[in-house]
Amino acid sequence: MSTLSVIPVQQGATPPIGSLPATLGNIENYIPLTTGQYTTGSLILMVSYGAHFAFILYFLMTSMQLAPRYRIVPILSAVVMASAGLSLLREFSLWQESYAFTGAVYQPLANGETFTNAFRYGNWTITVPILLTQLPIAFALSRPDLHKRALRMAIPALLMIWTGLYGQFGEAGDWSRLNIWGIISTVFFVWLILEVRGTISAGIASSPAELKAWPKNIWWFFLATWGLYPIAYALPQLGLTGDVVVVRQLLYSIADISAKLIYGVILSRYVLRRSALEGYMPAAEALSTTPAGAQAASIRGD
Ligand code: RET
Repeated sequence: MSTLSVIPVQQGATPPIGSLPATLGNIENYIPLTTGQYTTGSLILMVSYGAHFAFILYFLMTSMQLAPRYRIVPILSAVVMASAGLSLLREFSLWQESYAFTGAVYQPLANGETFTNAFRYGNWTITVPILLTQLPIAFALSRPDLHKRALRMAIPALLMIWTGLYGQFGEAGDWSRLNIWGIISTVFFVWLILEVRGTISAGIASSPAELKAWPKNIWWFFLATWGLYPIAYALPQLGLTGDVVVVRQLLYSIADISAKLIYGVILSRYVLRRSALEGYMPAAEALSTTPAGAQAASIRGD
């Protein structure tokens, strides 16, 4: 049993922020949860890692329908799914290890274990550069341009993640650390957005006329989904309650499933269409909705 003090249960009450020992990292370690909140948190994390693991199969199988130059796009999505799935599985088991049921509530620190969201940030170090590199590959940019853009996106992305990782340890206790490092991280995010915009513009230019709407839509999708992460980062300032704890896990999960899984599906469908338009018959067959169309594609012998 830990000797660290935990806030007494008082549903809806916000503990005074200055009174917290700023040593426990994330707010999860200060707030007892009702059975409903605890189970919802478990469920959100479980659905997230389950979805990521399941889509490894989807991405590996769809890669077979693509022209060879695009196959790496869903394969990279499968790598992201495996990496994020493992990280989310760890968050899930940590969630279960951190709380103990006391007969009335789920008490944090009860097993001498602290919960942390910091593992997520560690995982982004791997997944984010991969997600960004998928863009210039899907847009079939020339190899030197691809390498240059991947690097120019990865640098602000990593600086954004690591400054955010440092800042998020300040969410319990004094919020100046959370906010100062949050702002520094946001500066890198703005730099990253500009680099991504450059890659999207190159993608619009390189896309066949039929597909020019795709990079434009991917741009808005990118802004909407990546924009959820800073909201989750800042959320503890709304109040130290069980609801905030659960809503934050929900926000992270919506962001994760959108920015990695749905994003990967969109990119795979884009490169499938591109493969077909570039004359790769298995892709044309996969897209064909009529038996005759599929047959015509087969007759071509691919
Ligand atoms: C932080 C800190 C606060 C300010 C900003 C942040 C942005 C984080 C983002 C994360 C994206 C993560 C993805 C992960 C996929 O595996 C670091 C929360 C701006 C945009 C896409």
